Amino acid sequence: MRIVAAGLLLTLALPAAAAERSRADVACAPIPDENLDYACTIRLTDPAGKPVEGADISVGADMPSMPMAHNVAPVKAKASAPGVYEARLALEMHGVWAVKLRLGPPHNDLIVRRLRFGPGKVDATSR
Ligand SMILES: [Cu+2]
Repeated sequence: MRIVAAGLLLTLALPAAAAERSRADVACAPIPDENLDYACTIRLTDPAGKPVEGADISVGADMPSMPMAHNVAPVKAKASAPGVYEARLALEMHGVWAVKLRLGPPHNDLIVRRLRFGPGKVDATSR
């Protein structure tokens, strides 16, 4: 009886929703001669690692260090290959931005990635 109860607890503890989440890799690069415009490529995969096609993704950005200071309008990402989406971000200054991917139905998710947008390069950052 005790063993059955422990098994049940373990099942309940597993985050079912998280296991279904798509994974997004985001890479951005400066667009030459376009000052604060960046080209971002999003690779969306399901939990099994398969490309997710036909996703509705809008890409926005704000600066965690400057809440409410910026208002970058979200743009729709366009598919360029199976599971690959492209979006152009027009930022307002260099620095660390939280890139926010809003996935529409059926995925319904918000994926946030922090990137440091500099002149000439973009780096991943944890802060
Ligand atoms: Cu700022």
